[in-house]
Amino acid sequence: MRASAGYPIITLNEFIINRQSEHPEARGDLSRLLHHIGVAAKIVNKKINKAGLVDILGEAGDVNVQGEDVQKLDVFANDHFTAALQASGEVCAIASEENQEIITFDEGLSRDGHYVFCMDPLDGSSNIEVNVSVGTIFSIYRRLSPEGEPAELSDFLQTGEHQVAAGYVIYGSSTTLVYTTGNGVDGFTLDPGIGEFCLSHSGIRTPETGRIYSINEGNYVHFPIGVKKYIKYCQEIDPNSGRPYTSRYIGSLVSDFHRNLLKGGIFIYPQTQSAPRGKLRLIYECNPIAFIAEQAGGTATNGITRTVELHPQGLHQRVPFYVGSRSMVDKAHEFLNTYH
Ligand code: P6P
Repeated sequence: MRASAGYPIITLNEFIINRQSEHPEARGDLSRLLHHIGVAAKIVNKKINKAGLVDILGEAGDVNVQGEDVQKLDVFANDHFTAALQASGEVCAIASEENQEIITFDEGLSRDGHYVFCMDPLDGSSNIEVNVSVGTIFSIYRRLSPEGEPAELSDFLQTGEHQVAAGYVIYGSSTTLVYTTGNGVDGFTLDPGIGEFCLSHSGIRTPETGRIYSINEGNYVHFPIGVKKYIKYCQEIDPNSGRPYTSRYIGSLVSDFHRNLLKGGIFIYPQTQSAPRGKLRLIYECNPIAFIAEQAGGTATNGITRTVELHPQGLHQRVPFYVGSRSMVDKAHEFLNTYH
């Protein structure tokens, strides 16, 4: 097949198989799990693409014209990722933004699963009604508790350094799955024509610096003084470019992070008076994004400590989040350290 015919297309499954063949000792269980994540992402993507037809589909809780119960899309995403993880047979327990407590194999997960799975099944779901991109974020750890026994909370309170894989799916103008297993970061864009995630961003490296800062400046009055000073720094004329930085804020973590990952930039969700620990969740938002950022050459902290070194105290714990190009996060730290 001529290369110019758009080949070789490398599908997600082919990429997973190729990567696994580089590690003959691998049992293939993580590969199987990643495959099922891809399947769930396709199912959620299909549903989200119909979300704009709300008059036909009905609001969550309604019965639509087909007589079907309309689900909230984040519940739909949670259910389908859970079903995919059950089908994989590789996961013994799940922590989800949608569930107050962990779910274990008494709800269909595998007693012999080697992994525990953390997810925000549909982050930013309130943006769907205004057609803003949203995402799924996930993080995978090896279980610590004895195999065959119910998973324990401690399985989920590992530091982010112990993640075996992490990723996100961004349901936007195109649907892209980005993940790492600790060997760099790769992105796959869904080709609806063939129903496959195809390698589109191989070996993502985030620029060491950038000109984009992402923060909800509506909270300015509630920010720590160091954050206020950093924002003013971003708005001054940069001697290297002769102009200020650019402010870009979508209000959807995966969208803001994905843009900055590719173009360079910093995303900040600091503590505020109304959110003294920040807003974003450590286990299923900040840690997976931090793992990806660091694997791509960037950095992620709570303003003081690497995010992945923070010891989780609870499933839904919130932390301040500074993530992106290394030199930009370092500069923000300078202002945080200088102004208290
Ligand atoms: P704010 C979406 O609700 C979310 O959890 C993240 O995706 C996003 O980065 C953040 O909240 C936006 O929060 O307070 O700026 O609207």
